[in-house]
Amino acid sequence: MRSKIIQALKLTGEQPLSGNDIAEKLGVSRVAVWKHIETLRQEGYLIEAIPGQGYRLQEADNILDVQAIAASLKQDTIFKQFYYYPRLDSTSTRIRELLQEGQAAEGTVVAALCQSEGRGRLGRDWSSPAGGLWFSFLLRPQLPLQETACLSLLFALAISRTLQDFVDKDEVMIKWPNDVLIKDKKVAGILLETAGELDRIEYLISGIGINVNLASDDFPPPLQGQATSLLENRGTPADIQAVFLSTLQSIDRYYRRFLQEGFPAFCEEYKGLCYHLGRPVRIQTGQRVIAGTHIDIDSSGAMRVRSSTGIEVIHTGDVHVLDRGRDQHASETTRN
Ligand code: BT5
Repeated sequence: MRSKIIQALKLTGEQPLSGNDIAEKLGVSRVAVWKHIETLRQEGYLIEAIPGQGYRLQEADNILDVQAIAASLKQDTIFKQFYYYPRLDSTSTRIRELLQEGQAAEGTVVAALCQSEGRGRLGRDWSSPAGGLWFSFLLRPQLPLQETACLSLLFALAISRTLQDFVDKDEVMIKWPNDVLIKDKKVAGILLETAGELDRIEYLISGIGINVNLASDDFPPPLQGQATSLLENRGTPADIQAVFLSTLQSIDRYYRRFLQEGFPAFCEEYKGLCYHLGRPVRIQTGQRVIAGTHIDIDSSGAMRVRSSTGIEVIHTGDVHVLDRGRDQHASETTRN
């Protein structure tokens, strides 16, 4: 019933919908509507009551209808079960909780309108106000731990392909390992968390953040100038439901093929979108700093750099691109 109320309010958009109309539409009493609205508010939906007119849902255009998404996906998709929350600490944390409660099978997807403690890699913060696409999903690939690292590159590729349908295709690039950029600024990030043994992981939680309809002042000041969104690049809002559906479809396609063929099948495609291939870079890897030219991504997803002392193969590190002033200190990336 509550999701029906949300859908009814989403449909009317800016126009308030009276309690009577909702009650009539859904075949329940006005009191029942009022009680459900109170519960929805407690869950975190911002529903205004406009005296004499009715209810209006804030951020209506950025609220996902995950049931409609589930219905639009193919029967044999990897994504099986959807949870949606208006407000969460982190969608990846929520998946862990669902796992502990025995309620998360492979293919569980958790999405939220906003997150209060969205996180990036190495404990970094991920800014997640309403207007972005914030979701996590659970997979159980039967792979050794070291072979899962390239999944973050794979998902970056899948997301880049999706975003190319929403903005100028040539502006979408990937900064190793998994930052998706538009016009040199970060539009999406991926967090991979694994549990299990070295020779076989037990599960993997992938958290995806895509800045869809965020204006530049929605980002905290330190990120302004480094982060971007689809809105900023299109000049008009993007349909977040469509971005979500096509992102899931793309991840589904890439992941299935990865299970059959491994990362080597995607290496050339990844290199084609890589932001710094052939460019001078400086990489902080552990205690070492390596400077040189980025010459290749190998079939395991590692970066190969020609430095003054020879060829270095880098599996983890922070990449700084050296030939663009703006980028030298911005958007560090770490592979972990
Ligand atoms: C990432 O980390 O890029 C992974 C981000 C994953 C976020 C998703 S949202 C759904 C799921 N639930 C979570 O709690 N997390 C995942 P990393 O490469 O470490 O980048 C983090 C850095 O990106 C920060 O230190 C900032 O500099 C920058 N940043 C933070 N928020 C940003 C945003 N919204 N857009 C662009 N850059 C951002």
